[in-house]
Amino acid sequence: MAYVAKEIEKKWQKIWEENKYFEPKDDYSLPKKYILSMFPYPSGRIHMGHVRNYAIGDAMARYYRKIGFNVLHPIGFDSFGMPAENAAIKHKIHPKKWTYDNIDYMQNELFSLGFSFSKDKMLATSDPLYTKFEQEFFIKMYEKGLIYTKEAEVNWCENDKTVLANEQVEDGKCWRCNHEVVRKKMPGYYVKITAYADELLKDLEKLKGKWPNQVLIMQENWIGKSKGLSFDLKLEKNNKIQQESINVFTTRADTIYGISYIALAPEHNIVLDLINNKNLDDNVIEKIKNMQNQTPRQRQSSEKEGYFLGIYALHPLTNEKIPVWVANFVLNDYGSGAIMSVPAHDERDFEFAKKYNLTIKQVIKKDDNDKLPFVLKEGILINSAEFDGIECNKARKLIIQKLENEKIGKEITNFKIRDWGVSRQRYWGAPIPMIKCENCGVVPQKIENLPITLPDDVIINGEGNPLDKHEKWKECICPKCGKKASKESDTLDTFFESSWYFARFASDNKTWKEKAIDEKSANYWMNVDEYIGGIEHAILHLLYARFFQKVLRDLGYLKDDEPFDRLLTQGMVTKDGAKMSKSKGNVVDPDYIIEKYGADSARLFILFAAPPAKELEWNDSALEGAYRFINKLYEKAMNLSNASLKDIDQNSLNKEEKYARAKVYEALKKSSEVYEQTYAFNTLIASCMEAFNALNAINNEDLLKEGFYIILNVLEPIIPHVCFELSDYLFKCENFRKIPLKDEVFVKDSFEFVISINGKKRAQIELNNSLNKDEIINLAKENVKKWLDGKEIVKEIYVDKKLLNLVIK
Ligand code: ANZ
Ligand code: ZN
Repeated sequence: MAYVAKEIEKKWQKIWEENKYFEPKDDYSLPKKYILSMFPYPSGRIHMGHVRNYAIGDAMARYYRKIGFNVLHPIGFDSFGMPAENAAIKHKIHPKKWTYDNIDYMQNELFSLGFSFSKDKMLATSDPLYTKFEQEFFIKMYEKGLIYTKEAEVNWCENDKTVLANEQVEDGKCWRCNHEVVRKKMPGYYVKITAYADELLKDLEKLKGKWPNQVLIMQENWIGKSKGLSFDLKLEKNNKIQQESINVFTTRADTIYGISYIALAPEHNIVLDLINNKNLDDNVIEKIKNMQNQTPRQRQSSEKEGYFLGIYALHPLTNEKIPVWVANFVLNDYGSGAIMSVPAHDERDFEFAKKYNLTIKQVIKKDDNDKLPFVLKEGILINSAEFDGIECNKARKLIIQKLENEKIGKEITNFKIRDWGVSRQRYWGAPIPMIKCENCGVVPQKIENLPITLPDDVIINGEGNPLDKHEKWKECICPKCGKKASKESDTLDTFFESSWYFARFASDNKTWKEKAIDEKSANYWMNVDEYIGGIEHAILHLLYARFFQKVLRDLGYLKDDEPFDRLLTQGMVTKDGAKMSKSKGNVVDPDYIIEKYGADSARLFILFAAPPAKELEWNDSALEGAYRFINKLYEKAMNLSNASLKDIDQNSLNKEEKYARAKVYEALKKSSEVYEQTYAFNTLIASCMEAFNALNAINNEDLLKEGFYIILNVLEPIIPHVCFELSDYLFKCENFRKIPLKDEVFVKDSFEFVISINGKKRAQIELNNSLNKDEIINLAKENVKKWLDGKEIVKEIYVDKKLLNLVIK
C-alpha cells in the first residue's frame, strides 16, 4: 500500500472535527495549558511564516493534550487594517468583503494543515461583537483617565494617510509601507501607557528566563527609565527673549564643571520665541525649520547640526558665561528639551564641539589606556573645584545634593516611552466611541448603545477619511443632553484589537455575547502558557498587550500581572538568503506544498530544518527528504502485523535489537524535555529518525511494534495525520490519544512530577521511580505547603507519575 497523504489527511481532519477533539473542556479542575500562536492578518493567503508559527504551537498543544492537560489552542483573525482599504481603492471591492473572503480562504488553508485549533473559539476582530467590547474598554479607560485627547506633533505617513504611533515608526519610516514619515501637529486620542511605565519595566523581571533576553532588553530600552539631575541655568540679561532661565536634564551631574555650551531642541520655547521675534537671521530660521520637520530618528542619525542663538546662560556653580545653541540632536519631548553639553566626556557633544570649534573642558582624569580624546568611562574628577579627586559615582550624588540644597536642581526620573496615540484617519477600523456635542463637548457613547458600527455605504478613494465625509453616519444624539451631535470619525489603531484578543479567547463561550471577558473562565485559562510569534513584535504588540493586561486587571476583568508566561520568538523563513516575501518574488506557496507532499511533510520539514528560534532557509531537497521519511515510516508500519503489543524481555535481545531499543527509548526520553522545555524539535526528529533506522535493521516483530508504538506517539504532535493513521491500523485504537504511555518505557530511574493548584502549576519536582502513589502525593503536598496553608482540599486529581492537581476552596 502506498502512502497517499491527501487521503489520510482529509480522513483524519474530518474525524477530529466531528469528534471535537480540539475543543477545550469546561472542567476547570483539570490542569490547563493555554498555547497561543499570534493570530494572522487576513492578507489573502497563508505564507510559510504562518505555517512555521502554527506548526510550533500545534506541536505543543497536541503534546499537552496527549499527556492529559486541558488545552486551549485558539485562532482568530486580526482583521481590521489598512490593506483591506487599499484593496478597496485598487480593486473596487468592499473592505468587508475582501476581509471576510480572505478569512474564509485562510481558514480552509489552516484546516488543511491539520492544526488543532478550537473552532468554537474562532473570531475576527472586525466582528461587531468584538467592536462592542473594545469600545466598552475604551470608554472605561477614558473614564479612568487612561485615555485623553491632545493636539500634538504626530508621525504622519503621507502614503497611508494616517497617524502612526512612535512604536510604528522604524528608522524614520512607516512600519507598514516603508514610506518616509513626517511630523505634523494634529488632535487625537492618547492612551496613557506612561502611567504604567514603572510597572511595565519592573515586571520584565518576572519574565526573565521565560522570554528571550533580546526582547526583554528591547522593552527595557524602549521604556527607557533614567535617573538624573534636572536644574536651571540663569540666562544672561538680554532683550531678545523673556525667559530668565533654562532647565536641563543630565544623567551625568558629575560632569557639570565640564559644560561648554547649552543645546536646545529646535522646538524649544526659547528657539520658537527667537524665531517669532525675528531675532535670528532668516537663513538660520530656515535651517531650524528644516530640523523641526525631521523625525526623532532622522535627527539622531543625520549629521550633527546647530546654530548659536546669540544668548548666554550662567553656570550655576562657577557663574561662567555659557553659549546657548540650537542643535538637531536634542529631542524636544525628552527631559526638558535642553541639555548641558560636555564634549570632553560625551561622544555626541564632542563631535558637535569639534565641528563648531567650541571649547572642550576635561573634568575626568584620563587613563593611560584611553586612546580617544574624551573619556567615556567614569573615573576621578579634575578641574571641578571642591569635587576634585572624588570618584564620578560619588561626585554625582554630592553635586546633586549641592544643587538641591541651593534649590536650583532636583533629582528626577525620566522615561523615554510616550503615550500611545491611537487615532487613525481611516475607515476599516473600530470607531472611537466618542460623541462631539456643541453643548456638552466630547462625551463617551453610552455602553448600552454599543457597538458603534461602520456604515457599509462609503466611498473609499484614498482621499481623506471616508467616515468623516459620511455626514449621515456621523449624525447622532448626544448621550448626555439628547441634542443633535456628531460621532468621532477617527478609528482605533488596530493594535488596540490585538492587545486583548488572548483574554477574549480565554472567555467562556456561554457568556460570549454578554460579557467582554468572563472572569471565571479567563482566570482559569490565563495567562497564556506558551506564546509564539515573530520577533518584529518585540516592542509593538508585546508592549501594548502587557499594558492592556495590567489595565484589565485594574478594571477587575483579569488577575494576572502579565499576559504571556513564556514567549518563543520564531525565526524568519528565508529562501536564497532573503526573507520570503512577495516583493522579493521568492515565496513558496504552502498550498502547493500541501498538494504535492501533504501537510505532514510540510510540518516535518519546517520543524526539522532549524530550531524554532533560528532562521529557516527553505530547501526543496530537505522537504523531499521529509516526504521520503514519512513514506518509509508508512510502508514499514503497514507491513507489520496488527497483533497486540507484547512485553519485551530485554535479556532475550541480541546486540542490534538492544541498540534499536535504546535508540527508541532515547527518543522517548527526549520528547518531554523538547516539548516542555527546549522546543528543539529538530533534535527530537533526528532522534526518531535514528531510532527508525535502527529498527529497520532488525527482524524482531514484537520489538518493532513496541518501537513503532513509541515513535508514533512521540512524533504525533509533529506529523499527526500519518501517526493517527498508523496507530489506528497497528494498535486498533479509534482514539489514539487515549493510549497511555507505559511506565517501563522510561529508562530513567527518576521522573519529573508536576504539582498544580486549581489548574495552575505551582511546583515541579524530580522523584524516584520506586515511590508509590501515597508517597508521591505526600511529597507533592509538602512541596506546595505555602499555597495550601489553612485551605480545604476539595478534590485531588492524580495522574500517575506525572502530576497532581489539588482543587482548593
Ligand atoms: C550631560 C552629559 C555628559 C550627558 C556626559 C551624557 C554624558 P538618558 O536619559 O540615559 O537617555 N539628554 C538629555 N535630554 C536630552 C534630549 N532632550 N535630547 C537629547 N539628549 C538629551 O541620557 C540622558 C543624557 O542624554 C543626558 O545626560 C543628556 O546628556 C542627554 F558625559 O548631560 B547628558
Ligand atoms: Zn450634549
